[in-house]
Amino acid sequence: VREREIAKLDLILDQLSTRLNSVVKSFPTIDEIHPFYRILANTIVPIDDLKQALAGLSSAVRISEQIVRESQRLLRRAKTPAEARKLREAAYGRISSIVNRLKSRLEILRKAAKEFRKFPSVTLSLPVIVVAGYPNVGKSSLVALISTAQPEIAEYPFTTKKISLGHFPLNSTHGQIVDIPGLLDRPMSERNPIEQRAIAAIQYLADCILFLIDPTLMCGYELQSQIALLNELKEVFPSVEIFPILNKSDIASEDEINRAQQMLDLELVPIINTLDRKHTENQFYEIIRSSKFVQEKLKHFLDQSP
Ligand SMILES: Nc1nc2c(ncn2[C@@H]2O[C@H](COP(=O)(O)OP(=O)(O)OP(=O)(O)O)[C@@H](O)[C@H]2O)c(=O)[nH]1
Ligand SMILES: [Mg+2]
Repeated sequence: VREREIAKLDLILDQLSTRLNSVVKSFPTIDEIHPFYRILANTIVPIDDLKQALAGLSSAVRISEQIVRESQRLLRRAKTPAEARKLREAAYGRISSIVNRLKSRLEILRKAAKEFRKFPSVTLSLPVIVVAGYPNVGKSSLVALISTAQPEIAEYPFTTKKISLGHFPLNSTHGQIVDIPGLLDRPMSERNPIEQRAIAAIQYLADCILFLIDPTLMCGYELQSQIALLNELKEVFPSVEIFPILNKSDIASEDEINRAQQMLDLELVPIINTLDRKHTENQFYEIIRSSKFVQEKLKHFLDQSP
């Protein structure tokens, strides 16, 4: 009887630690996560809560192990079958109350894992182009036209809520283009979680930014506001290359285009519309070729490849 009760405790400990450890191992080590994913994660679950939840699981395994070892020690000295059974039952009781207390932690981890799975998977050694701008200016349309991504497109603002990533052919390999939610011109401290993720993509992923501007009023926002956002991004990310592009040339009047060019104070602004694939692709690749950081990363990648 003694041997049987000892074995039962080994079994329960084995099952418990296998399951809880596999949950812990399914998460990356929080301190080693790339800052982009850390910020994304933090908009879902505060990083400290995540760390605590994982630490709670590990410590539940440790405590259960202690309970089992201690009970087994007492069990070896049990005089009667009834005493042995009682010791084993007492250990079960203590372990199950520890497991019950993990409920809220497991709930946090379940929710986090579900959302984390939706994060885009970025190859950091290959060039990343981020498409930014006000809502409704045509960012998702451009990303859909250029790449394999299929972001949602609609004629109303704030359609895009999550970051999506597509690939496009680039020399003998591929580049990545990232669609982010539209940004308004407002202080960083006032940005909501959706915008925070968009900013994280710019800050940590972008080798260059294509900044789309709608010179018509179709997007619903003034040109001044759009250009103010462009200037803010330049100020906040001085080391990132930003290429302004005028979109919707199919419906923009000559006046609207001239006005935008004047306000941008640039000699040559690429002008595209996402209905004209050939022209837009040509403009896109011309920009990519002129981007110093994209070309550097591409060269480095190709030099490393066998
Ligand atoms: N006429 C015209 N319409 C365009 C062009 N590009 C995009 N649109 C339209 O503009 C609307 C908004 O396009 P989206 O691609 O969803 O814009 P977005 O910038 O991703 O918008 P958010 O996700 O809300 O930030 C849609 O109705 C598109 O069909 C263009 O070049 N010409
Ligand atoms: Mg969009």
